[in-house]
Amino acid sequence: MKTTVGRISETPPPPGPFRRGFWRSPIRGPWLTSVFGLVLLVGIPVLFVTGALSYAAYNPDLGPLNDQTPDKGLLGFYLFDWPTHPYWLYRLTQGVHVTLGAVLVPVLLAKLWSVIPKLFEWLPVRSIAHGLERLSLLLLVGGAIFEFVTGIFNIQLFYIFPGSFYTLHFYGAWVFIAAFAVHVSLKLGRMTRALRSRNLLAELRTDLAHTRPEPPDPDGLVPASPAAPTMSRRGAVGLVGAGSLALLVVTVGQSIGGRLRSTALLAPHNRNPGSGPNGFQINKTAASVGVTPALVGPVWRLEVHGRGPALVFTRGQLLAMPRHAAALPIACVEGWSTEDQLWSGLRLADLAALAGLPDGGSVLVESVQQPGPYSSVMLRGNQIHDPRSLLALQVNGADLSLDHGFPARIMVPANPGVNNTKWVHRLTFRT
Ligand SMILES: Nc1nc2c(c(=O)[nH]1)N[C@H]1C(S)=C(S)[C@@H](COP(=O)(O)O)O[C@H]1N2
Ligand SMILES: [Mo]
Repeated sequence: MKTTVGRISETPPPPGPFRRGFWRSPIRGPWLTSVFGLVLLVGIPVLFVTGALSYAAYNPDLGPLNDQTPDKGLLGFYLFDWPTHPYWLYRLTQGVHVTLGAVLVPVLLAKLWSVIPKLFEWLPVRSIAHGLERLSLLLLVGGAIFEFVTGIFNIQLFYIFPGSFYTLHFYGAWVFIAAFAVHVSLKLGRMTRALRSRNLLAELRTDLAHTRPEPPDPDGLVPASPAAPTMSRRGAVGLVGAGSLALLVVTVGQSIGGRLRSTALLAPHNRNPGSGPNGFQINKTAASVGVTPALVGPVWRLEVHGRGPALVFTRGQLLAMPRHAAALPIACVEGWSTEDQLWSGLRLADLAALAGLPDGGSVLVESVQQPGPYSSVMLRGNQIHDPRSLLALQVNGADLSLDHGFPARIMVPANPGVNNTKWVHRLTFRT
């Protein structure tokens, strides 16, 4: 038995990437890996927190209607009443989540490149402890790639997921962050030592001609037989930085808006939103979800349920009731948002009072759209009672366009766009 183990560990690696001589980049080494690692160490927790907040913003604990990940179980432990203050909260958290995710792509790729010899360690598994470490790396690398790919596909409206994006991205995030925490706790010491081993400013002044490999390291990142450099460390850091900057420039405009909006070349919702009072981004058009003009024409009524018999209103009757205005943006989970638009309509709080439930704890909102994703939502008490929460009938002084939700839509401060239901025809208030 003993001799067999001895013989296996003496087995020479197969030719190719498992041999140390295969990897020859002279700039690969603990310092460069740690520079990229440090950026991810700051960025990934921000992505995780803003992502977890985005999930909380859906109010998934209000019921299966809002819950994009049924069976989340303990993973929903942190859910809380999503606030309505400040009204731009979701615009900020989700703008940061999506923009930062795009910006970190080059850093992630560079980090993976810098440690690729580790992927081809020989022997692949040397002991139980080593095997566990390898498994955690699999979850780390797999989790990172999975989260970035699903996120980017989603913001590019490229829905090819086997199942709901929310469920996959949410479970993936927890697997990834657990592996990330293990990895950081194992590597933090080595990372700080590696960062101290070279001076960043001196490194940024070192050109190609003076680029030398780092001293040999126990992890084997530094090549055993380095090739002549074709790029300095300055060049590598600069290339990654330029890539991130370029992604920032073509992404961030979709969240910030104003004149920057036209720079958001990668944003699928950047396409000319038209002009006039209704000239701002549309997510799903009425036609694309089967909402026809006939459904929202003269036959349309608003039903309001609560205590006692249902109330039924025509749009004309609603327009004759006391109306209020609020300046609110639409902020989508995909990261794009509009500037503040001036919405006007009926306060949800007033409608709750009409329904005989002035202290209503929740409201079920249903649209004329066929039952399915986004056609209905639950809102909670704090959202109903914010004076800026509206069943909007008009925007920027004009009637809502069909695509923006005519005859009536929900607008609630700090609410994710998807919960601002369009083409509403029934409100059911509950205690
Ligand atoms: N009934 C209904 N309401 C809906 C949607 C939908 O598909 N159906 N899309 C939601 C999403 S995801 C967003 S981001 C906002 C976008 O509003 P807008 O198209 O007016 O910009 O509407 C929300 N309301
Ligand atoms: Mo959305």
